[in-house]
Amino acid sequence: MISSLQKVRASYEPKLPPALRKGALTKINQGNDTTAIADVDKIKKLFSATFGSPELSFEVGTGETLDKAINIGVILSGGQAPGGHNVIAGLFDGIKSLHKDSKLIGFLGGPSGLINNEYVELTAEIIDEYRNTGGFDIIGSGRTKLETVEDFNSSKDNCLKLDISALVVIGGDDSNTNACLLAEYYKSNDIPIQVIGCPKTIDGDLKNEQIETSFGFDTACRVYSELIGNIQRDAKSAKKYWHFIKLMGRSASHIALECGLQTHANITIVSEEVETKKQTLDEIVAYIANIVAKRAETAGDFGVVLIPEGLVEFIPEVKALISELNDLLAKEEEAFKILSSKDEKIVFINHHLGKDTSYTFSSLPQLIQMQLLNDRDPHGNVQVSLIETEKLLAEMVASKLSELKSKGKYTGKFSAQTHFFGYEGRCAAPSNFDADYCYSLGYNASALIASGKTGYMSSVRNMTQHSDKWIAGGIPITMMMNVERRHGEDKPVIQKALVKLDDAPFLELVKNREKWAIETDFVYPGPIQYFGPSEVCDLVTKTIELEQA
Ligand code: FBP
Repeated sequence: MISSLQKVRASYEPKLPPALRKGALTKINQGNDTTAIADVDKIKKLFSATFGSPELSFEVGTGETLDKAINIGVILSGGQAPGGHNVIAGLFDGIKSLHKDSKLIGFLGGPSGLINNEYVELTAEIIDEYRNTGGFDIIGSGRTKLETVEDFNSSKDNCLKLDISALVVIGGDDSNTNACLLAEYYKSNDIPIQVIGCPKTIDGDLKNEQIETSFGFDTACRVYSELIGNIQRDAKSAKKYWHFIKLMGRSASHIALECGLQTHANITIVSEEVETKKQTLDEIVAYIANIVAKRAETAGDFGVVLIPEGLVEFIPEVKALISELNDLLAKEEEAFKILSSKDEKIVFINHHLGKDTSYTFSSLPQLIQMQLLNDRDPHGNVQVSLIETEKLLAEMVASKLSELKSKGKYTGKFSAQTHFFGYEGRCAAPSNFDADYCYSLGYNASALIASGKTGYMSSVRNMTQHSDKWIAGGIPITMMMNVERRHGEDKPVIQKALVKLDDAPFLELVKNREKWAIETDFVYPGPIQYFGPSEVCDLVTKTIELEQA
């Protein structure tokens, strides 16, 4: 059964850039040849067939169609992000505009569906059911990596069996890196399958001069900001709790920063600043405790602290500890596995760690010690979403305040509530921004397919302007690449966009943070508006607005 909102929302017609309004067969403008963001010689060598392609922009075509129908494959890769269904709907409408008999094949459960040949044909009836809805459930997603020659060959065999001439990979930086490797493999081996990427992730860290934002960031931040606003109002009403809220974003702090800017929370921690200033855990705790103490004398015993999910990996001493633990747990896996009690595990770890890292480990509450020892993800990384940094900070701030109290420097009463917002926002019904952006990205992917190009990412720019000014085109993925050390090896990867401390969004926080800390200047953004006046429905994030101001 579908909700009333879903029923009405299904008829929303997403906006398109002018270039795509007469169909996906467009006039193509080729820009200059491109290069890589860094390590040019290495990237050129690794991607000899696809490197250096020109940037593309599209202009409206004549509404003509192709002579022959095409079959296109699509996969969703990685964490869910609002708008994924609209990318697929846009792609479907785009390929149908190229030829009415074109077919869209959805591979199930992410890249593994492509490798194992598990798929469904996406018909008009299926697509209509998912227009403007959240989630990735139309075909499911997964985190399997497409990176070995065996994977590339089974993908090729499966595509050729289905007569697929192009694959669209909807994913984040790692998935698009793999899409680029796949494009290179196909092109250099004369395999007639194009590969096109679409920029997805709520984390907002797949962006650069050519890709203004990743889809899903807008909606997810609006959901979290609504919840933060509600909590702020509760805090201001009851005046008895400090709320410590951890926000998703595996590495970069874009989500925490955007939510801080939307809600004027009292404290927003930005991991990238912590790392640059080499702040210790104690310094972060002291910073929060001082604000709590100051507010106790002015506003009262309440407030809100926003904490980015990836924080622990940016605090120098904890980063060193995590890196040593990663190596230790990999090396001593067998010996560690047989230990059953918490105490045995802690003694074992302390015995094997170096002096400094053992000191850091011992200074952490037992709950966090155990979470740091949890299973690693498939890439050997700590799963930061499972580390309760919000509890760690709340606990440490409480001890710091007791210390201040004993010295007569704190007179308030501290009581904390902790929260983690992440999964609440990843499958929300897309905001108008994401509904439009995603549909345009998908439709535009079909224009890239029609252009015959491969190894390109779908790009729709000028998104802070009226849709009449949106620019559709394509960016060679190699342009975003550099070489990074991953698991002891040099690998070509799309450079992750972290928060830049000299960019407008962070500077806006710096300009206001003292005021927001002490005064209660909360903003309550309320829920996403899907119908109504444009000033509440057609919004863009503070991040993109400030970046493009
Ligand atoms: P992507 O980078 O794949 O878009 O995923 C982002 C994310 O939502 C992170 O914010 C979070 O740390 C992670 O996925 C959680 O992963 P999982 O869904 O596997 O728990």
